[in-house]
Amino acid sequence: MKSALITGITGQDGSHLADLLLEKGYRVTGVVRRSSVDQSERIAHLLDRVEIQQGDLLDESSLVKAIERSQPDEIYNLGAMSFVPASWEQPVLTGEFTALGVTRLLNAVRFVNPRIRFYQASSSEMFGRVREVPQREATPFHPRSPYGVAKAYAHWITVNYRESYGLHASCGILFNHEGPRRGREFVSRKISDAVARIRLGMQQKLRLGNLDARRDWGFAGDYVRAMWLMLQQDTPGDYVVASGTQHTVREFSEIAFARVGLDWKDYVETDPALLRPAEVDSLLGDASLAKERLGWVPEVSFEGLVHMMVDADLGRLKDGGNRRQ
Ligand code: NAP
Ligand code: F7E
Repeated sequence: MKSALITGITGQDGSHLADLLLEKGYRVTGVVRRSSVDQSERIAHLLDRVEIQQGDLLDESSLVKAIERSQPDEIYNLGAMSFVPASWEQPVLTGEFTALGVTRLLNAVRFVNPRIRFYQASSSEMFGRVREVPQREATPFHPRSPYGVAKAYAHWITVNYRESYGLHASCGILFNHEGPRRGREFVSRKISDAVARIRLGMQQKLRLGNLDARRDWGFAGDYVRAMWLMLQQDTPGDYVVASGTQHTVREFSEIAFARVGLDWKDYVETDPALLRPAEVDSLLGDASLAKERLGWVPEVSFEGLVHMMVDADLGRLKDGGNRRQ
């Protein structure tokens, strides 16, 4: 039986990845940081099938202990401060979690067992003000937020430890991926949740920032499959994971409202306070390498994703907020 350790298991991707690895027969351990409130909503359905180790990306000794105790074959580093606007409010802490945290974890891997295979959650935010369209593995980075800058450091330290110490370390450069488990502050879930609330008479309006921003959106359940595939290769590498299609925030809203028979123009208002100090205007990924080498193809379309999210939020709210996503 293979064994995997996941940081960020309580997050959107961590919960989907844990589902996938359990299905594949893995023994799964999650690193969870201490909190005075329960953070396990997304993994409540699998708590009896995963082991939990307390640990924090700020504390290298806790990472060493988690690895020593769980003896993983594979580590997936999904833990991070992942909300872009918050990275301007807390740039130093973002660097500690999202950038230096990766070095701490890579050190822990080196010292405990350098044969462990390692996955780093890199991000399309590293491309920022894009230098070419579509973006691929060789496209230069120009991050536009402290989050993007931290992810660029994390990406290169992972490449560096692979080249310096021969670690089997891979980076998935993932474009935006969403689903019913997405945090409510991200635009996709903010929209799907508001559409459901407006349909049910629980909310009047939806305030958004930049409606013209373009993103390459996919479904998180598809994207965690690519993470796993990267660690099954004989040779480590870096891969863009994207749908290859692009839509605006306006189009996302239009399809989401139409799903419940409403016109988005009657409900969406723009709020300048939600604009970012520096915006990533447009992202579009080229996942040819992942298709060719990993055999990875996404299954859920953009429209299918928007419908899935709206339907899930409607169902959850009709159930009094208790339905599992
Ligand atoms: P998410 O839902 O925000 O989850 C982040 C996870 O990181 C949570 O489990 C959180 O734990 C954990 N975490 C935060 N700080 C930590 C710390 N100091 N020590 C240990 N754990 C910590 O993010 P996601 O959408 O699943 O994304 C997963 C990873 O992929 C992140 O690294 C993100 O930056 C990256 N990424 C995401 C996307 C995307 O579109 N979703 C695209 C590219 C890359 P708590 O529950 O305790 O807060
Ligand atoms: O914004 C615009 C906003 O916060 C998408 C993270 O998972 O993906 C995510 O980062 C776009 C931006 O995601 C609102 O200005 C308009 O252009 O959903 P988001 P993100 O910043 O792209 C990358 C790949 C990651 O790695 C990150 O961890 O939507 N937008 N109005 C808005 N965004 C938000 N949040 N809220 C609005 O009201």
